[in-house]
Amino acid sequence: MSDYQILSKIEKPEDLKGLTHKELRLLTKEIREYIIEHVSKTGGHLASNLGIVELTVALHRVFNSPKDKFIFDVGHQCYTHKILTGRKERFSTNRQLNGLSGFTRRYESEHDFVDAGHASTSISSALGILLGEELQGEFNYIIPVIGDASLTGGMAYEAMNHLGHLKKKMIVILNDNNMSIDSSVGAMSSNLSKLTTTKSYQRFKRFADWTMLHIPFIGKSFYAGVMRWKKSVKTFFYKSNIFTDLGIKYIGPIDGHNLNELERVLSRVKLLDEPVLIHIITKKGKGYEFAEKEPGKYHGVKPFNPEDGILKSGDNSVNYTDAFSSAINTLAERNNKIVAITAAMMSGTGLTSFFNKYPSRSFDVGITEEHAVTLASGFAISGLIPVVAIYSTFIQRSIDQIIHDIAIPGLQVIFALDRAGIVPADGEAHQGLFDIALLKSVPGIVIMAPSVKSEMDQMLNFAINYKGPTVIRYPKDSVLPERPEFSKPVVLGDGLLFKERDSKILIVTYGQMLQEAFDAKEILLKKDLDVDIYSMRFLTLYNKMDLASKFSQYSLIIVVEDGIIKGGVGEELGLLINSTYQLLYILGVDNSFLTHGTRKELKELCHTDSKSIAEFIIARTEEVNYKSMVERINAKW
Ligand SMILES: Cc1ncc(C[n+]2csc(CCOP(=O)(O)OP(=O)(O)O)c2C)c(N)n1
Repeated sequence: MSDYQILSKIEKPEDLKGLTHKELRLLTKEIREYIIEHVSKTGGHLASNLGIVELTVALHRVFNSPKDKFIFDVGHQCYTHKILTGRKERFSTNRQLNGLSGFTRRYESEHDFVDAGHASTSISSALGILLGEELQGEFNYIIPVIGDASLTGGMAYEAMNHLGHLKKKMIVILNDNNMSIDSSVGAMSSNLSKLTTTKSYQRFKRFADWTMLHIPFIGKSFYAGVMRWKKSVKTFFYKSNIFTDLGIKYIGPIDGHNLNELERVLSRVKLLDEPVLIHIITKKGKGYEFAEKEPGKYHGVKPFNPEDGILKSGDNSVNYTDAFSSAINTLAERNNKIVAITAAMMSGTGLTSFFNKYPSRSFDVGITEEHAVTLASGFAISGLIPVVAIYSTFIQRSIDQIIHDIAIPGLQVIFALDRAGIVPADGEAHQGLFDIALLKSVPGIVIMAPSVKSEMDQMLNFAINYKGPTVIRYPKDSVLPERPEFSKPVVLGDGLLFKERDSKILIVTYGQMLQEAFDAKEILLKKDLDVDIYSMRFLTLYNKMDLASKFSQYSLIIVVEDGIIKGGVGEELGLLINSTYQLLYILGVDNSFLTHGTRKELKELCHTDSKSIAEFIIARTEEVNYKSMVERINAKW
């Protein structure tokens, strides 16, 4: 910390207030270096954070947090805010188990007001806080900070529509870097850039600049006066835009890396008594050449070498995203009815090569998961086969669209749910724990979980031939090594039994968790305990009687979930296995939200890792009533 001349002295936002311009310039440089130093070790969101340093400093200088409240949309760009609000020393623990969250978290600081993670919510939360405080006789500045891509989400418009109608005094900051994770998409994005590049304004600007430079002896104050006039002329050119049409005053565009300018504008806007949107232009990755050149690559990074920007190679094994990517490309070659839809997660969901190969069959709809799903229903009605690739956590947004627009009419839409189950590093808001519980109860939806690459191929092929809605859900993890059993054809409702000897204990699981079951078996074998293993493949029970009879020989059944226990596979199995001589236990995420950490650490926390599974089985077999059950079941056989 001693290397950071100014930053080392900043413990709280008030410490910023007495700094000189020179010190502030050095501070913003040091914050960037500090972020790069730490994110290069922990991984995390880099480019968005480098782009918002000046804005965050300006907000903390002009306003008084925590009385005034900054609501960072998504919250992935809150690193400077955390560093300036007493969390600098703990920044090295960012995204690690028991460390700082990579997003704003209410439990972490009085300066964080929302538990963020999903996009487009900031204006709604801010308006609620504003109205709530007002009803209680208070006024503080509530300032949502929303990115241009997050502004593609419908909720942002619902909130602005409400704000414009109420005419409340609120400052919305639009942080426009013209990037989502990949390129920003949609008409809104091109309209925003038009606000900065209207030809008539550019012509006027050139004329004004030329005039300024060619009038001799102009004094500084005269020049400043003309600059102010120029700004109001600019507003004149943009008299009407989507924000003003919604009843929100538009100010901008402002250079988001010019701290003086930002402070000047914020201090003035503070005095206005109406809703205002300040449009600031920033550069994603600002100050780190590699991130400036490739902001998409450096949006969310694993550890890297800060000198050359080269990302540290993790393990090179094939993961489920790669497996999905290869499966959809192969099938799309043979079947030109397949179209792919992403909601701003093209690279994350492994669709980049599909988009490159089949541009006319590829649709990035922006951060609009609800629209993505209903759009897919339209494709299905038209006779095409839409594949919607979405992270499990973000499908939560679209439950109504899935039920109303897809499941009720029974349309053939395929959901590829990436990041399902326990998700590393990003914490509560990004865990994929709820998709099974949310979707299993919807009539007619078939949910599958592949363990190996060949199963991914088979399941996608199954979905393409199945005339109804299907879900393939898989985690951020490596696919399992192939075994001969996996080549068994995927048939609706059938699972896979891994059995060597006659055991009275069965582990039931699915997807990647099968590896934990295989490893638990190895541990148990060393203790002379054998287990059979059943991979569900399909997460809704179809041939119930058949399954009940298959499982009837087991006295102890352990179901291992990659998700929340409530509403999961285990509970449905529990209703089936309710005879007096069989015990069924479920391991999984037990009625809680799950923090950040590696997938391995989080599995250990939930007791779904191989060692915990084995220990759990040993403990149960040592229980007296289990022994008597075994005796009873043996007597029955
Ligand atoms: C509902 C939802 N869908 C997808 C995401 C994944 N996501 C995280 S950040 C991001 C891009 C945000 O871009 P922008 O709002 O412009 O902010 P920037 O990172 O460019 O500063 C996306 C798509 C999300 N957080 N929430």
